Amino acid sequence: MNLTTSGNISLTYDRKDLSDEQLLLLYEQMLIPRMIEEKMLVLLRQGKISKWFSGIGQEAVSVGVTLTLEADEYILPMHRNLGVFTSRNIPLYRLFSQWQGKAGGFTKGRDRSFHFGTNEFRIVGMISHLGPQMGVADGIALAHRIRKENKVTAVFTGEGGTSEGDFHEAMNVASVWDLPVLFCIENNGYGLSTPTEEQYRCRHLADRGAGYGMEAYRIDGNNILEVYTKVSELAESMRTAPRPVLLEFSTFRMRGHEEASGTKYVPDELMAFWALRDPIENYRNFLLAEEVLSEEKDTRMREQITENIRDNLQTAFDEAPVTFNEEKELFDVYGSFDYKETPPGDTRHSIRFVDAVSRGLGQAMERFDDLVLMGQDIAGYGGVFKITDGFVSRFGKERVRNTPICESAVISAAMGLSVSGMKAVVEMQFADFISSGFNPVVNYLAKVHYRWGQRADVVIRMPCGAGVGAGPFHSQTNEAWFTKTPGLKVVYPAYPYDAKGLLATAIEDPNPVLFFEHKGLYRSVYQEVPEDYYTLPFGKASLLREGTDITIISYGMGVHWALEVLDAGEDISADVIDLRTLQPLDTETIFRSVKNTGKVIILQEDTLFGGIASDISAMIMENCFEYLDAPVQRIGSLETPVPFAKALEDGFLPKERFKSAVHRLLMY
Ligand SMILES: Cc1ncc(C[n+]2csc(CCOP(=O)(O)OP(=O)(O)O)c2C)c(N)n1
Repeated sequence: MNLTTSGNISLTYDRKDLSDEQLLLLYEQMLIPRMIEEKMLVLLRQGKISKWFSGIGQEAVSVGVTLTLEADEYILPMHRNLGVFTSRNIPLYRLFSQWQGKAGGFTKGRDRSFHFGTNEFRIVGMISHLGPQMGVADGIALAHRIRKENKVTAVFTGEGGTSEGDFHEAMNVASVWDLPVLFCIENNGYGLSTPTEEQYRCRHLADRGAGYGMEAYRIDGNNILEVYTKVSELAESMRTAPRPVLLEFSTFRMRGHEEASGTKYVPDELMAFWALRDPIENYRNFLLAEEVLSEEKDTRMREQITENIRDNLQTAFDEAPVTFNEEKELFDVYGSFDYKETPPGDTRHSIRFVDAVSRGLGQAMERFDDLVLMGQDIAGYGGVFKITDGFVSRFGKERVRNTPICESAVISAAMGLSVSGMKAVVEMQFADFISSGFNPVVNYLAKVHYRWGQRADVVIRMPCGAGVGAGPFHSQTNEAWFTKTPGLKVVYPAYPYDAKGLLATAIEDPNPVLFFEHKGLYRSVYQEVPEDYYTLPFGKASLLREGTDITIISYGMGVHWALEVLDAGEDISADVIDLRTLQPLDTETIFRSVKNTGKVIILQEDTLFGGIASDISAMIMENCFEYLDAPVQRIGSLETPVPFAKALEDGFLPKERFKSAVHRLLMY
């Protein structure tokens, strides 16, 4: 059976107790996106606008869902949901400017069509990757739950997007945490050219709800009254009895995937079937029959909409195109952060690295009521490294949350908390597992401030590093995956004192921070660490030793290896720089030292190629070439995965190679 032609060809309407005004509002709100798109088709043919993703035929879903929600409840629409934006009464010229890449839109020309959010209108637009926004919706709903606000969050996906892992992860998290999220699947028959039978094999997507222990319903997505009344009823009940609900709206995509891409692959009879089920035409006939609408009223309404579209289009066309300003572009990559030093107190205790992280985290939890910790086994169990041991009794289960094993949804949920003005620290059980949440980190968190000025106030804690006999998947130091991506900050302390102070700053900073903690240092390094809360600035390396012959630059475990070599009774006069943060990077300290010594070696634990050492080396060449007495040396691990057996791991790691390289450099 072809699912897209199942169901009744004719639409039957039940107005229930809706007033004439309500019925007309639903009609008008569906007409607006339809008429905008009809106008856009003309403009496209005239070459005045670029392509977009048409929602013609699907208006009842966007409009019906949006009008059931309260104005301060968040909606996370997809690329085909113009009706969401118009039903939230966003001034049309702003939408038109957005599509034309103008400053009057929402992204200063930096992102296209519907890829934007606006807290003013409680809309969080998609990123192209489709799935992550479902986890973001979880985070927004979680914020409502924690703050005891009776609010619902609605998130959209196409049926194609339900094949992504993000959909399953987000549904599962919402279910386990009883989050009031309306998961709205618009089943419109095709994902680009892929029909539903090549997308999934369950009978109905709503059937999947049972698999997550979630209530689920199928709704005729072309019947505005069915959408509106059913979703109203559900939203009302979810506000007082928070829980997720899965909705499958059956509808149809009447135009190509993107405008002008055509629908050749869609059988004619399918098009004909759904043309007869047009959500606006059928509803119009119903309203005429009910005498709620007259031909004159309809004409007047359309004239007003036409005029409104024309005026707003003119405003957008009149707006000057954006211009490039390098400084401005770079400035907006990060949210502004006014670092305020909280000096360390005098009382200090000799504690381990692991204790410093734990105490720093605990003090941040005391300081920021809206800080939430999430991670696998971090609650009662205290995390695999016991960093959050005892936190549940201090801060409660709401703020110290065990998560299912789903890094992508949890990082996306942290993004959602941030949209709601909260802070999140997510613990990766091992830094290696960030690969399962890579997409939201590099595509959502990293880019969201540049795109539409939204903070991603998230710290991801990354227990990392080798030398612990843990093999290829529990030993990586993968900072280079992130130093490459504009929008992220990367912190990598080597000492307990730095770990505590830098963690505090990471949590204060509203930007996304990857915070690396070397597992090998957790219980092996002690230091006198201030008892009270204090912060340390990002972008300031520490000069651990001063010397005249060479500069040694490192971070994390590498710093300890370098000092071991120097302390092995050898007479080497070296500047030793511990970078502490990799993004931002303290190039000033690096260049000053290199200019003094004329010889430099950069030691990283990561495999060599494409690591931060390569960039530092290039920067030194570019900025200190005349001062160099020898080629810049880079030392890193062997270009293999991290091996398990001790002899292999010792050979993989760069410690021994570093020792001989230092001697070679000294003699150069
Ligand atoms: C991760 C990812 N893979 C592929 C694409 C390319 N792509 C964009 S939209 C789309 C089809 C989406 O189908 P569906 O979710 O059903 O939504 P619809 O377009 O039908 O509304 C595809 C394949 C993408 N944007 N992101």
